Amino acid sequence: MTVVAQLAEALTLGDRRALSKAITLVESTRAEDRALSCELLARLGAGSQRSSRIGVTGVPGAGKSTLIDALGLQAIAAGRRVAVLAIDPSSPQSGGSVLADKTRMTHLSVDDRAFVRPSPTLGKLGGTAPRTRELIVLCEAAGYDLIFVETVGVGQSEAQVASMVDCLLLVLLAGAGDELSSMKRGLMEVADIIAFNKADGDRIGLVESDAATLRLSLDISRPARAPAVLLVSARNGTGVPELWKTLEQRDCELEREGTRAERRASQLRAWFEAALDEAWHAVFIRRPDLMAARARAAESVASGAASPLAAAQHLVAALLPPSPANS
Ligand SMILES: Nc1nc2c(ncn2[C@@H]2O[C@H](COP(=O)(O)OP(=O)(O)OP(=O)(O)O)[C@@H](O)[C@H]2O)c(=O)[nH]1
Ligand SMILES: [Mg+2]
Repeated sequence: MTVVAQLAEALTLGDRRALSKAITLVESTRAEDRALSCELLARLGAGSQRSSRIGVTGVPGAGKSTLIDALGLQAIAAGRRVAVLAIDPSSPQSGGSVLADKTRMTHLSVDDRAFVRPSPTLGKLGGTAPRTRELIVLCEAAGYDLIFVETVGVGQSEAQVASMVDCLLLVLLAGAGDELSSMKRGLMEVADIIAFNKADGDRIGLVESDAATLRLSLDISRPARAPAVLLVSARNGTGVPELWKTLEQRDCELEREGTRAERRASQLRAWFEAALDEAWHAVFIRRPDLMAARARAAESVASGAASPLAAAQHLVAALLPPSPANS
């Protein structure tokens, strides 16, 4: 049996060390590891159709990790096996350190029915695409049937997470009016469930009024299917069972309406597009002559000698064999 076959077998038996090893392999940027991880993923398939993939997004410090910990406990009590992954490695605030994740997920990180993959620290990935999709497949192959994907809701990452999950939970804080309005409209459009966190102490009144305002505006902007807006305190657990129930209901709806299969198909499409971009990028990285041609093209664009579009097309045309139609 090859090393990869052994790893795949141990992983599908639920061996946590094999899962960690597989994750390290998949995250490695070395070319030989990439080949092995391709082989591993080919053996494991595209993940489980019976799992639930839930994205959790929101501004840094909204309480996403604390909330995942609380929801994860509910899920475990309901017989689920929970894995937690993170995209966008490091929020500038916390540095996204391993320590921060472990201390915010105090329950899940010590429970053997859960698997918490701490976020890599800033820069570790060296600018490569995050491997979250691959990691989801690995976790599902290892028997985890509820995958939380945490991402900081600033910039690109929430669009990325939306293309990887079946359901997107947006975690908001009250009193962040400006933040909310500046938050991309798109995010409000794609959120399936919205939770106002930190509804505790003397903040409750503020949270209630912000939630009411948001419900009204969602009834207008998304009349057909306004997402549920719930109040929770991840810290003391208030509202968490209700939120878990809402997530479960949403999951049942996906199944009933056949939407999960559709979502999975579009997740695979997005994965393919990302893989194609990466493969294309790798063509350049492997060929110093192409990198040099690319650098020259960039210079001629910068100096105004060539237009960006023409230079890009010229470079790509030089790579491809002439098309039979034109020859
Ligand atoms: N009062 C109160 N504080 C909370 C609650 N949930 C989280 N916190 C606190 O808010 C801070 C941030 O919590 P995290 O769970 O790390 O937030 P996060 O959104 O995962 O943060 P990043 O991953 O850094 O973006 C921590 O100090 C938590 O203890 C809550 O329900 N109420
Ligand atoms: Mg966090």
